[in-house]
Amino acid sequence: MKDTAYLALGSNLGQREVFLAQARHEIAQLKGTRILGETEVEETAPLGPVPQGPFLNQMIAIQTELSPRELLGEVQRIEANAGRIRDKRWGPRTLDIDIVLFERQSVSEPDLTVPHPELANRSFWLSELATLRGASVE
Ligand code: PH2
Ligand code: MG
Ligand code: MG
Repeated sequence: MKDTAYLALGSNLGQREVFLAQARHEIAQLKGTRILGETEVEETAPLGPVPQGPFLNQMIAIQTELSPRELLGEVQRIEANAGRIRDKRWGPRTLDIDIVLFERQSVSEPDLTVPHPELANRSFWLSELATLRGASVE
């Protein structure tokens, strides 16, 4: 099923802009997938319990024929290509790609929840989403 999905990109280690650009490039190459829109890249203070450096964050909208599960596999591969080491939960990372939302599909499984459970708690995600959907942001 072709659907629109929203992906949150983040980096707070190393060449942050380069990791985001590489992620956009690789996402655009995925089977049956094209990028519909991108927000500006924003620097944000780290959220959560781990002291760490500031993030660059950005959200992109894609149209994709991949299922949420297939897309998760692909974004994890792209994270690994960026040298992502999965150690500390919420810790610093070269590249994080989170599936925030699919317009027409939801998933509730131990390792994949769509919409993303943090969506309501992240004001920058909400405003990026509104920007991509063309709504006005107050
Ligand atoms: N991601 C985290 C933890 N903290 N803080 C900001 N500002 N941006 C993030 O993307 C982020 C975070 C875990 O994924
Ligand atoms: Mg994340
Ligand atoms: Mg993640």
